[in-house]
Amino acid sequence: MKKNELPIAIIGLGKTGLSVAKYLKKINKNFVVYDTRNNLEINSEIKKYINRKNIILGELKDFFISNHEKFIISPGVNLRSDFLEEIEKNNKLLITDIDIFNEKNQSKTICITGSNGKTTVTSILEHILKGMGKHAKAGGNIGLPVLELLIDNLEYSIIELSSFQLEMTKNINCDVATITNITPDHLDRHKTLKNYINIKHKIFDNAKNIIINRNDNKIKKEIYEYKYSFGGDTPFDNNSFGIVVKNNKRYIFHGNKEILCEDEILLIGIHNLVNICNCLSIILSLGLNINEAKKHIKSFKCLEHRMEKFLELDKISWINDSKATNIDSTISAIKSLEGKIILILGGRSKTNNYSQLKQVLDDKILRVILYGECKEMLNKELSGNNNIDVVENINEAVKIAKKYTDNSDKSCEITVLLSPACSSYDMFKSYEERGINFKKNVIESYR
Ligand code: UMA
Ligand code: ADP
Repeated sequence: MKKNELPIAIIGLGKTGLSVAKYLKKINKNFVVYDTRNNLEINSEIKKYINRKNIILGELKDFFISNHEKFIISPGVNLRSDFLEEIEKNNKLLITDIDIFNEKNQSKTICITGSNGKTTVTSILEHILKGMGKHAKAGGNIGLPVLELLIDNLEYSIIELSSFQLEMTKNINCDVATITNITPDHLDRHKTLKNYINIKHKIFDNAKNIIINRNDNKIKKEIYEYKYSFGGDTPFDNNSFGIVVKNNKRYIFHGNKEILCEDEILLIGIHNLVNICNCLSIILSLGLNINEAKKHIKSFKCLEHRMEKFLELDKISWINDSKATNIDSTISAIKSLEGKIILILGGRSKTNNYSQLKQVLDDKILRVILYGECKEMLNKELSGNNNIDVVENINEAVKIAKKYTDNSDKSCEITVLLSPACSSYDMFKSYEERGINFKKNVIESYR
């Protein structure tokens, strides 16, 4: 058998693996799919595209590399280092679905990465472009695998990229690339912060236009040539967007021109104003009209589980920010709110250093309620000036928060904020399940 006749290996049979299988089937290529889960259910969607005999379940065996010349890996798979070495030693090709997309794509492409705000920026941008009548679609880490964007007549592909996706991708050519911000995350996989930062910057390597977050010192401004920038500070020229405070209100400015007041948008938080500045920089770099984009920004509603105010009663608000799975997103949430806060934190910790979070727990925090796997560690890390309650689970956290709000004298606004700073995997399948559980408990507590 000739080398190029060996079947292609697809590694991982989740959303990405299935989209790659669909694509390879369409172009008549032979492939074998590997998944380390022994108990993977081969559902009807999988059966439609993959012959059962071409699915190999269970731990990858040593001979698996020699059976293929080309490997297409899913983002969630962290391939063993000896396999990676063997692939490299034998000059075999290891690529991702992004590489295939990159080769075939005809649309204008906007790539978005960062530690926090990727999905928000991707969604706002999709909303603006669609509102402007463009044939635009978002994909990538946001949920729709990028190969599903290879459809006819798509004018704009908006691609959210995680560090997992960027790590193994060889080429990312795009019209515009942005990094929302960089704070330590996913270090269990990427090992060092330096490595994580380098992986994020791959998005800039072949981008026609680079959008820079001026305020983030982990973004390598000195290395990349860029024209457009955004930040939470005052913009300085006609290629920059930022925030100006006038009469106690925040305004988005383009150079010295006022664009929007914070009261005109439906999102909560300074970080969301910064996200909008990022989107406007992208719109400008695409040569599109800022004033037209502005109309659509005003109608963008908050995404579920991200600073989602789902209940507002007399001076008491409840916010579901379950997607805040790291410290930086929780800090942004706290900084976004006026009035007093009852903060619910907990879950599975990704770090043991909570000093930055502790610094923002000032006297606007009425109480901190800790739950979940890392509650005792958090209790030790955060103890000091804070009024802390330690409970078992979200249900108890809601009960105790409700008791405080019922007993409050209503002299000031109180927000109960679930912004856990931890992943949900100790008690839930996902941050979505955690957020839904939280909202359900809150609503039931008022019955
Ligand atoms: N698998 C193995 N061996 C492993 C690990 C996984 O065989 O060592 C298998 C799993 O058993 C499973 C398949 O690989 O069958 C899953 O593949 P995957 O984890 O790459 O997940 P997909 O379903 O392909 O979804 C991926 C992204 N998932 C991850 O990066 C973990 C999705 O992002 C993304 O929406 C989707 O591709 C489409 O592009 C999710 C995510 O959690 C939302 N992302 C992380 C985040 O946002 O923090 C990075
Ligand atoms: P990602 O896709 O990068 O995980 P999301 O848009 O889903 O980002 O938001 C994740 C969390 O981060 C939410 O809690 C959200 O409120 C918060 N967040 C959104 N944008 C920013 C930002 N620019 N800086 C800090 N936190 C942010």
